[in-house]
Amino acid sequence: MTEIKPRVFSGVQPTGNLHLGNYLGAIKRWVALQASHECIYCVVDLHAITAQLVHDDLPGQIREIAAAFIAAGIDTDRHIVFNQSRVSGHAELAWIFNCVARMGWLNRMTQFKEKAGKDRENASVGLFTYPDLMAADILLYRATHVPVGEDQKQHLELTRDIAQKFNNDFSARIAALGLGVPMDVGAETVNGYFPLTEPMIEGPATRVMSLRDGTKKMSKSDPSDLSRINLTDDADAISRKIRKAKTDPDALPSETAGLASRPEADNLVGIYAALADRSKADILSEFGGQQFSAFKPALADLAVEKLSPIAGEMRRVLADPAEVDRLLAKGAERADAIALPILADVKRIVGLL
Ligand code: AQP
Repeated sequence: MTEIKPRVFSGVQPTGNLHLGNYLGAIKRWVALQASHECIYCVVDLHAITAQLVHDDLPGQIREIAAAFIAAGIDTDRHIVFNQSRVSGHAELAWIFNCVARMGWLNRMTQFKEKAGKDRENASVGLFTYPDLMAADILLYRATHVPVGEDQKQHLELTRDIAQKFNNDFSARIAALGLGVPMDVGAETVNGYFPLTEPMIEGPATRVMSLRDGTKKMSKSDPSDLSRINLTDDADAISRKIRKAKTDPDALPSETAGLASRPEADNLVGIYAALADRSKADILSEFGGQQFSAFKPALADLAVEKLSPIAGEMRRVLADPAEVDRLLAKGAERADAIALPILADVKRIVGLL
């Protein structure tokens, strides 16, 4: 029997324009988890080629995301930072999971529908099977916790479905090989190989919305740069974007209930709360009754105070691209050392070894 250690895994695609949503929904929370967990943070470059195969400068984009992790406070000595394509186990396990997951499960994935749009027949097969690769990213390390934004909730449910089907379908072999781990599933305890990973979707900014439209997610691919705050924006750009952010004409409410059906107000208050490590209720107790003309400058000051040092540190890290490559290679070696025995177990369980 092999023990499953608590372990955090999460990733970001190197698709440019890392924004405040990626930071508050994921990276800022990764930094906090380092104190309590063993963490593996990945630049998921294989995912980056699912929506668009040819990129102008993929190596540069990979380094930029790695630099953002480091600049935000990820400690590459104590934890693992690497890019996905350097560890071949991700692609190998994804293939096995392509054979575990069912077409019906993937057909229900809303992100594929959104990203493929009307031209579904022309979307890459990789975009369709993206959630299987994401399950492989996580389960290649038997990760128990995955901090992500709200948009990844459905993919994490699929990861649990894949783990559960694998555990059920192969339960006899897992037991015969002595690889089973007792797991509580509802009222029962079963023997499984993969953990049922816990999503960590927490805090006031799990879904940061566009600054131009409070009903749309802040996104790298939004054609309007005014819709997002990029982590590389300077103080002027941050202040200008917050000043121009869409709002309604009313004053801020004093309680969170007053944010219902006011998506833009809710978004800006959530951003303030997440940046300040406070709750939305706490922010409203301070700003309730005030107009956006007073709240926006306070938010802009806070955003500049928190984000400018990260942008500066990113520039410093990126000034030495060879060092970033060295850190990624070192991280990949450490990731591979964890992944190899797990992949070998999986191959034995499936009967490939
Ligand atoms: N708006 C958001 N609010 C909170 N969290 C977010 N995340 C992304 N957007 C928001 C979280 O950031 C992590 C990395 O995301 P990703 O880059 O791997 O993929 P994505 O979700 O596809 O990011 P984008 O910006 O929306 O890119 P495009 O425009 O290409 O689709 C994840 O944890 C994600 O939840």
